[in-house]
Order: sequence, then C-alpha cells, then structure tokens
Amino acid sequence: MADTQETLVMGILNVTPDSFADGGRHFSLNDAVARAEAMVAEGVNIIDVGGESTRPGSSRISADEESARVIPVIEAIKELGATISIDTTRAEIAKEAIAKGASIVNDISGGLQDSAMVKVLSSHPEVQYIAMHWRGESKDMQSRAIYKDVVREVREELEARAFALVEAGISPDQLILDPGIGFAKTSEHNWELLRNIDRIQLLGYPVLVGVSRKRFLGELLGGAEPDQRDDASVAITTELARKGIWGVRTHSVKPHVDAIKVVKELYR
Ligand code: PMM
Repeated sequence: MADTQETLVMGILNVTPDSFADGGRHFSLNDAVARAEAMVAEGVNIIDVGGESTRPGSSRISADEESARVIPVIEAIKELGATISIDTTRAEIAKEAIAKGASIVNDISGGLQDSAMVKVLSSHPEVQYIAMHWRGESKDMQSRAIYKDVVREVREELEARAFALVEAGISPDQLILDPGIGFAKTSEHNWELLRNIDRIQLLGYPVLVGVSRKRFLGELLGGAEPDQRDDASVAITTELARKGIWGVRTHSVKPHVDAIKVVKELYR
C-alpha cells in the first residue's frame, strides 16, 4: 500500500428529503440518530452529515433550512464516538457545526462557493478540511464535464485550489483532497480518475473518494437502482484501499470496513 495508515470509512448521513441514493429515508431526527448508531456499530470512522442535496440538477436550499436540518443531528450524534464531518459549502453552517462538535468540514466546492469558508478553517486549525474538485453548482454542472485529459486537469485544478487555500491561511495539515466523482464528470471521466487515482495522490495530500451508489455504477451494471450498487462500490473501495487511499465516502458501512480489513491483511 502507498500509505501505512488504514483507509477510513466515512458513512453518509444525508438529512435531506430528496437525496437520490437513500430516498430521504434519514430525514427525521430519530431516524438519523438510529442510522448513525447503526453505522457506529458497523465500525464507521467518520459520519458525514449533509443537509443539502447535490444530485445533478438539484437547486439550493436556504442557510436557515440547512442549519435546521443538520445542527440538531450533530448535537444528537456527537456522543456516539465517531468523528463528525459536516458536508456543507456554507461558512456559517461550517462554523455552527464546528461549535457543536464537527471536526471535519467536507466542502464539495473546495471553498469556491463561499469565500468566508477559508476564514472559518484558518481560525480552527484543529479541524480538517476536505476540498473537492468542483466546477460549479449542481443544477448545471454536467455542462462543464469537458476535458481533454481529465486526470491531468482535475489534478491541476485541485493543486491550484490547495495552493490558494494554503495561501489564504489554511494549514496544509488540515487539507484533504477529493477528485469529485460524478461532479461535472461523465461516467468515462469517473472511471479514468479511479484508474489513475495515484496521480491525484501524488499531490501529497490525503485523498477521499466518494463513489457510493453513484449513477456511473448503475450504468455499468445495466441500469441497477441506487440500492443495488453497493457491491460495485465495495469493489472500488478494495482497490482504493490497496492504493492507500485516505478515506472512502459511502452509504453502506460494514462491507467497506470488511474490505479494508482484508486488504490490510493481504498486504501487511
Ligand atoms: N458526493 C456527494 C456529496 N458529497 N462529498 C465529497 N467529499 N465527495 C463526494 O464524492 C461527495 C460529497 C453526492 O453523493 P450523495 O448525494 O450520495 O451524498
């Protein structure tokens, strides 16, 4: 493996009524807590709480609405023992979530959506920051899926973003990069990035990857529905773990935890 640290499993807790992959099943507070407890029992390392849907074509919700969805969940799950990540592009939500116990900010826009995000992270050097490759809002992002060499361009854009974030005051130690599978990318772009993930790892930052239940897997599997795409997601986790990826963002937890254990034993 490229890294001695074991790959981390980040379990997805989408607190949205319209999340494509879980049909909004985790929208009520009680349900969200029950799902978080189940993920902890299955060995999750990080729980990623998100209140705003990013599915292709989706529109934004207000900051008040986002706060009302995610903050009560963070408060309710912070005693469970998992690291809490807040999936948001808004600085004010990140700040509120950190105050309630989040220790990772997962920003799909890598700081491009809200220029105040950098200040929140630079004043919380103990908080990690996931900066994802992003080319604009979900409502029309697929029109930006145009690349000559997707791996080179994503790597260069991530490198430029990391440079800008560090220039603006975020410590390199806080940064985790993510190629943004499915965000302004076609299926072939996603596969090309996964085949060449080591070229993203060469940037020198920990790398997180999220493929769980995404559309390109449905295409590969002849139209499989989101909840029928988990085995394919686990297959990718196995390969990414072998390559020493820092973390995988996923809906199902236990199969990924088990796959990572297998890889650890095979390559120890
Ligand atoms: N994908 C989604 C949402 N947030 N965050 C990171 N860092 N990486 C991703 O790939 C990512 C993300 C969309 O998937 P979902 O709607 O199933 O959560």
